[in-house]
Amino acid sequence: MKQLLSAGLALAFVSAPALAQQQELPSSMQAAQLQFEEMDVNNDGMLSMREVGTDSALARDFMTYDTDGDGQISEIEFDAYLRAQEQAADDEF
Ligand SMILES: [Ca+2]
Ligand SMILES: [Ca+2]
Repeated sequence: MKQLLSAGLALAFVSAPALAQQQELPSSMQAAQLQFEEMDVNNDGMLSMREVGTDSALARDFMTYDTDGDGQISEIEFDAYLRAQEQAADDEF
């Protein structure tokens, strides 16, 4: 009986944050994708150093975020950059 109760509690604990994340993800992902598409001038799904030229923070840390070193920022790498930016903004407060 005690085992069943703790299993139920564990389930409630796990599913609540998962649900909250599912509700928040689409809008933030959409915003990131819009931003990416806006910067991807030639629409090849990658951001070149030239394309990120307008975004000084990404341009400055281009090499850092180009984790696979192909000289372009993929959508995944851009997402990592956005997360780092959010983290940096959080740290300021
Ligand atoms: Ca491009
Ligand atoms: Ca890359």
